[in-house]
Amino acid sequence: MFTKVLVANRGEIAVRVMRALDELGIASVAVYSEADRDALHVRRAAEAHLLGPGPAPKSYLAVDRLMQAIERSGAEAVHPGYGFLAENAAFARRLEEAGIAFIGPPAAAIEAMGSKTRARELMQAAGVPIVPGTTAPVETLEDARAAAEEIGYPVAVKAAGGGGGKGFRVAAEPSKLKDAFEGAAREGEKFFSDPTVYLERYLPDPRHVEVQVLADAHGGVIHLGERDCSIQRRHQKLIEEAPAPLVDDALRERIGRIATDAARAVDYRGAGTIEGLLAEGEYFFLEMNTRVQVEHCVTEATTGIDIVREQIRIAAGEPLSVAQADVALRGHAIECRINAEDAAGNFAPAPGTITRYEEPAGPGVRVDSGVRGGSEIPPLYDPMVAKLIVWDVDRESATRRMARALDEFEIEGVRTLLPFHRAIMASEQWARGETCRDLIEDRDWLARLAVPGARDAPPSPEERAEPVERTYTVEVSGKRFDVRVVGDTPAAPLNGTGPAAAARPAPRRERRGTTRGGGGDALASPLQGNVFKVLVEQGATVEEGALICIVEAMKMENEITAHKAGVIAELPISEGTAVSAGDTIAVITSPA
Ligand code: MV4
Repeated sequence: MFTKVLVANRGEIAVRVMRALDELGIASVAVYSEADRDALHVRRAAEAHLLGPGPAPKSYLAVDRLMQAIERSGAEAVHPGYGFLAENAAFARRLEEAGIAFIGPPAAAIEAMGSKTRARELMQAAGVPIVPGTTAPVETLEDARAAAEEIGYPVAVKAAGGGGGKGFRVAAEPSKLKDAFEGAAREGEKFFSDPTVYLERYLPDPRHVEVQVLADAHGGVIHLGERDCSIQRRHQKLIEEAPAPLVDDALRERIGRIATDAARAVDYRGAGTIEGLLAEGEYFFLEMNTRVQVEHCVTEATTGIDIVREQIRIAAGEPLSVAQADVALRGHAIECRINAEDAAGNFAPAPGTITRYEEPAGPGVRVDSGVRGGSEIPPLYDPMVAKLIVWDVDRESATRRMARALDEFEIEGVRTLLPFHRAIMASEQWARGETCRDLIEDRDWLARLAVPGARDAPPSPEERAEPVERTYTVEVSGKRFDVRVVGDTPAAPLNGTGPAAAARPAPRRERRGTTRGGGGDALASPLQGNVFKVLVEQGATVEEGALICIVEAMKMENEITAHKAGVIAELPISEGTAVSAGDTIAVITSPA
């Protein structure tokens, strides 16, 4: 077994990996950026090395700096977590060459699954069912037209270098194919330097069902059952559960076999996930994630197997600690991703400083997080604050337990998805096991999640330390009440609730235009980012919901649509403009 392992990541997953290392008696080495000097994962490690400035290309993605940290620390292995370098075959290969163990699959398996067209080819050859469509890249629009005719509309156009929904477009009919083809190719080029796309039959309202696999270096390949991750927003998973509501024992055995066949076909080693779509009882391979995933914890809860520990053992050459026949699934687990995002404001990232942080606890509750009170959620990285995972005997009990734990969770200083998750857990749609797409796409439903009176725009840096929400305790005739005060910090401290309560007068803020509510003419950007494309001109007449521009933020394309019908009277943006949340994108005057 290793004696020292470097964790090439940050946040909750870095902490999660270090916990596994501690339990195995292995020393952990942290790496960090200048933005993460005070981060929890840095304090948690026995030893920590600075990589460079905050932006990931200069720190968490800087392979040369990482190699130096590995050498200086004497680590024998590297755990990449998820994101950053986790699925970078060149990094895995470089470690191999340096004689450092990569706690992940062989570089060749990463590569095979990294190209989605290659993966589809390999899977088809291995007898793994793929979504009907092309396996060879589709080079031109003409080729796409021919392929789409054969597949039948609607078709999904996907970037070959893609995954997780990046470079994914749908064409409902032939007239929409050009936009879908060009959009997917453009995103493929931008994110993966590869404009190649392929086509699939578009399956209406499928479930996202994925299977966890583990493979050791001795030919052992097992699966740990499935997870349902259908509750997503712009391809970002928000809630995951195990087992999947629509999978029975027979289907589980079938998709488990599909998953282990897929892993064997690429000589897989380590922990991996076969992602697929379940539509009308049929299961189709989508892609393989060659890493530990965010949502691995729900599988740990239903199987009792520590997936990260298995990863480390496998990389050290040890055999799997369980055989397939010994994998027993018990009860039901749910995970909610508690992101610093504003669900009522288009799920815009809401970075800032956490002024108060109280985690839930009690039976069946697990919190994986990389923060504590006073931590900063920097705007540079993924805005996940914590993962809340609960386990109980069945889905209904687990739902009640999740609702209880969400109520116990207190986070102040940044907006989070806590109100969103509370509302989903209380919904009939969730109770019925639906994908909740109708709720997630319902602006009015989302708008009602807004903390009443809270600000429209994210706080400016000098306002950041203020809480959005604060609880005070008062006694009225000897009876105790907790009063939740929402909005700006009051001018005078009410009681001793920490240094943040020693407030200065709340700064006056101009109420800025907003995309929700109101009948104003100004269309405000719901988020901070760069204008990537403008689709209208000044003077144009637009319908409500018409695409005005695309704002790129956190590497995602966000479509900004007209909040009302009318004429574009002002258009103060152009391609390349940097916008902040609340900035005016366009002024749309009503037709006379
Ligand atoms: C699809 C699809 C329908 N047909 N592919 C790909 C990335 C992942 N985030 C969702 N993806 C989809 N791929 C074909 N051929 C529909 C989705 C999809 C989806 C699937 C299951 C549950 C929720 C979803 C939300 C958006 C898109």
